[in-house]
Amino acid sequence: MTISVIDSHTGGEPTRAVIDSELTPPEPGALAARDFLSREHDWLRRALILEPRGFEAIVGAYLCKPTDQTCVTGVVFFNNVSYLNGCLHGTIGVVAILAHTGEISVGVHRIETPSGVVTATLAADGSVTVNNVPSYRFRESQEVEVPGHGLVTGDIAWGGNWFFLIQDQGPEVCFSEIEALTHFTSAVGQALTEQGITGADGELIDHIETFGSPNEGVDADSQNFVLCPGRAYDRSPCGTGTSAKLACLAASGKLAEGELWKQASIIGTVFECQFLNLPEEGMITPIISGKAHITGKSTFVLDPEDPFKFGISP
Ligand code: PYC
Repeated sequence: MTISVIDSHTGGEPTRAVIDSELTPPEPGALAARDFLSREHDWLRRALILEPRGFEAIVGAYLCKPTDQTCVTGVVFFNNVSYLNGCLHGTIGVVAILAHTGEISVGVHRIETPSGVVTATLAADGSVTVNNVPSYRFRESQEVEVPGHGLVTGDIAWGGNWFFLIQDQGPEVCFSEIEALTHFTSAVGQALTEQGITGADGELIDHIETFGSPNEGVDADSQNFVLCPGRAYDRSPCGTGTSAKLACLAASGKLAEGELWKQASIIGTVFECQFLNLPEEGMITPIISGKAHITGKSTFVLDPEDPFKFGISP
């Protein structure tokens, strides 16, 4: 069997989009495709993201037929351990890939994801602006006792995934502290789960973000470190994580509707952002801009004799 992909990166974070895989979900829709992959064909995720073909930071994007006919495509995002609800660096990557293959051109495109429809505007310079799903702060100043780190306080917010957002606690947010930041945020995530602290409806908080001042030479309002499920850190500022941040800034009155927010990632790449208020109290539409670059096109071979054809996993 062969699988064809196009790779890109958005602010350093890779996206691997499946363009031909011999798999067709029985029904249209991103949710149906996610069920189909996770229940019956999880081998595709493992084969593309795990070593020897992948590594932990790659987010996979399986393009599928949308249920909403106004959408140009549906997409299911997945990583080294599971499936994501939404992914904005990945959405920006998918738009760049569809532009590269000639399927779309400059303009506005709707994309169906398992967390809802997002609207992506492709500009002539290749930058992409995504209007994300409605986002909100669920809890302010939630305390969690983290073994080895003491009491940590953060906000819980939805930005297309569930996030715990920590400001100025733990290791300094800078590239040289990546190991320590990974240990810290991973310990926070574990403590949240063990102490039953969740998003709405008991949903797992599977992304942990810590924020600090921008490092020297980084032109931004804030710099973050985002730990994704699977223990990989986001090389980009994380679009869904930045959406959660905007929801918190909006809720606390620290950023006004339409005001620019520049969010830097741990490697210093920047998303330019703003938000629109929605009629429902506390709900916003985050608007996130970034750019993806195509890095490769591959046809992977799954040799039946290869003991690692579906990736290396325990
Ligand atoms: O950009 O939303 C994002 C994202 C989620 C996980 C990795 N990147």
